[in-house]
Amino acid sequence: MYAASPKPVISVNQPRIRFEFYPNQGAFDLVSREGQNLVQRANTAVQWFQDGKPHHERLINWRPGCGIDGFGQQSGETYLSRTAGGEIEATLQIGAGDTESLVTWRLGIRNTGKQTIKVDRIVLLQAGQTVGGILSMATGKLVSKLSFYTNGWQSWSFAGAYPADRKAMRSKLGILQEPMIINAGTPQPDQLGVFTSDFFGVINDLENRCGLLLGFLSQREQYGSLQVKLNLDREAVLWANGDQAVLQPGAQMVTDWAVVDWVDLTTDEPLSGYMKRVAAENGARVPRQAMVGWCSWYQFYTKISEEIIQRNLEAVKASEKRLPLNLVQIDDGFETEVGDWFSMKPEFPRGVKPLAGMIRESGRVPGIWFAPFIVNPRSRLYHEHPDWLLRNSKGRPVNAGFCWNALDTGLDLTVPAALDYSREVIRTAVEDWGFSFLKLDFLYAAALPGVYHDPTRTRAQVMYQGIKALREAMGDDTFFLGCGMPLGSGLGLVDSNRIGPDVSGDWYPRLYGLSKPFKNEPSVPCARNSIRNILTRTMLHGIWWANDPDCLMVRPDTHLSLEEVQTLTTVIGLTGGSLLVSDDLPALDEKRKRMVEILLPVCDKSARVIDWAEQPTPAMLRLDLDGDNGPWSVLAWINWSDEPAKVRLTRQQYGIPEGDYWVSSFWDQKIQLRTSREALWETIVAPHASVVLSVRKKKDTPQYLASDIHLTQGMELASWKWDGHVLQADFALKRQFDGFISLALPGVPDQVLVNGAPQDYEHIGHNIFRIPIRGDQKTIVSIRF
Ligand code: 9PG
Repeated sequence: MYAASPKPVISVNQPRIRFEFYPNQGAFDLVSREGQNLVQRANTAVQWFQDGKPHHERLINWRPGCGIDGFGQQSGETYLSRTAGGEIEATLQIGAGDTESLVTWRLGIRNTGKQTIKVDRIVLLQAGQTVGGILSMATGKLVSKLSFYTNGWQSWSFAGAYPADRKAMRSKLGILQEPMIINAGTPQPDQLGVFTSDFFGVINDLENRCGLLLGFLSQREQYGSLQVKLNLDREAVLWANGDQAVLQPGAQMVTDWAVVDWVDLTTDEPLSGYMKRVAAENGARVPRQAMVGWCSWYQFYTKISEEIIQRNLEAVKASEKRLPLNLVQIDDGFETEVGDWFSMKPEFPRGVKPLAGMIRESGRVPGIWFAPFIVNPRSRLYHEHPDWLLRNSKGRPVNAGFCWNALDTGLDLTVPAALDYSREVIRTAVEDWGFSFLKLDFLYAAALPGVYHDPTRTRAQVMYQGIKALREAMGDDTFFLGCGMPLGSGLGLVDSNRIGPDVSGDWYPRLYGLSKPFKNEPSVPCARNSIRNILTRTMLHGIWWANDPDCLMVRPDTHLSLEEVQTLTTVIGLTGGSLLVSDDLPALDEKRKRMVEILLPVCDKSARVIDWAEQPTPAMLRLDLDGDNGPWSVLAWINWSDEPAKVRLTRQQYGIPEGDYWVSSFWDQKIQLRTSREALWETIVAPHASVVLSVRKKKDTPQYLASDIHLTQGMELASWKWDGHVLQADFALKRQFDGFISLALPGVPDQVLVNGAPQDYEHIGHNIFRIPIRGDQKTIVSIRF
């Protein structure tokens, strides 16, 4: 199809990837360090409507030049091209990537015709057999096992890796659910091996342990989409959704930077180069400390009252020594209808302001929930401000999905009064009512396809401007938790973001009392869906924002088994992010409360999810920690199956170096010494249960092995001194604690003192000793031989 070109213009030559551009053909290759074509003869294109007629044109015959205001020369080389009919002049800018393996480029288009056009898609990469190329991931070897990591549009959308021979999951709930979780510009393929993604996606070659990330650095201009065919077609298309935004003659539209990153799956954090680049591009806000608190939703749902919040605040205060929570967050249920934020239910006769005061006076952060961009048709707002609602081409309010027993709709934020109203809600909550933590939810509702009052804006631009307005209204010091948030729109503006579907008291989705028909629903609230995304989006934590994994529920009267609650606890506890408990605290028994305590203080370092690229339900976590008695690793394994699983966890699976190790299992408090020839652990794991191991290389001196005080079995240990005769171990936790510690000792001690007083202990193995300890903030254990 192409005449052989004598020489490409090598525009970007990174150590691990080259972008080779052939201006005349308008084609580029992405070439690996080994000289392999990762993507061959990719091209760019524009799709638009003129007089209602669709146009699609590949951009060819590029020559040096720039037709876009704002494309500074320092951002990279630029080239100009023009569509055949002269309607559009396009500028391609190829940026210098600043990591070894990353290349960026973007397109700008200008309407150089006499008529208005509507932008459908700006295609940044289109490659495949149809254009003469193949996607070949290998470093020279044949590709045999691919997977595709897809990232869903917003907080609740599925993220995770599909093996290439599978079909993507799809909701069966249609218009009840899809407007919420699917970007209207991203197709939902129904064929084996065909996948789509939002913002970015990764094609993984699991055999050769490498991958190719394709995506964007931001979503401020358009919601970018990716489609790949990993069946025989081997296609990839990366485009920016123009949303039919109007481009007047003379007007320009630019895309966010597109990016390709060569991913090395043998490294610990293969996606971190891209994640950090995105964070820098967007000025990401990462709070210094994760939020730890209480939230009303998963216990009371909308049936809250001033009294319920107050009772729980009292319980938070009463248990503050053992269970220090610094946030109390009121969720949905105080307002008469979603949309009418200044109108309170009778259960809040004085409104929510007095509660904010009480929470603040107790020394905690008062938090509250709003869904400022979605509108319930039963609200007064819906009837009083019909002009604020986003409408479709038939003039009817758009469908924002089914919630609160209604098909809801969204605001048109390009109507200045509608945006002002959202601003006023937020300003009032912060300045007049005194809340300093806002959970702002259902935000996607302002980015639905519709006929916007300002037709020149893309949905991403409308949304970004909306979220920015909310941030400005709340000020810099308010903690902003985004939820139902198209991911890119929150970058640089939120402090924390929900990264998965809601949890619930069921493992599998349950709707109208039914589980079976909904088992594969990807985003319906349930523990399985919530936990899955916590794991598949762990890599965002601490780089894009603080991840919000959603709440922990530990009470015994949900439909979750004890093992399922342990899995939720494990995953929330090991992946960093915030910790919000959502149980009725006054009713919680000590045993269950302890399941929250063992996560405190929270470990803000997040575990690595080892098998994120292999399957939609990753099962393996590894968290490396360091302390006064040396480094240790916390490993976890989750049984996603509905049957008990016989597992054999090995050093190799987790990348633990050769050696003999002390291994302690947290949930059943067992300790074993494993030699380098043995598996680390062999056991039978109940359905949906998890194994949590602390793994320490065996030494010849006394050693800290285990505890039931903290999930990490080690964060409680503050210092460790051994002089050959006396061992002194200090424990410090910023809370009251009690439990058992287990140590490997050279022999039977002469004396064990805890805070200076003699203490009985147990000899539980050949040289393992178990000592009960308790303390308020601090405890000193000294052992004499
Ligand atoms: C309050 C809740 C909680 C929760 C949020 C969000 O698909 N749905 O019908 C649906 C309903 C509720 C929902 C998500 C989806 O939950 O994630 O934490 O704040 O709103 O209404």
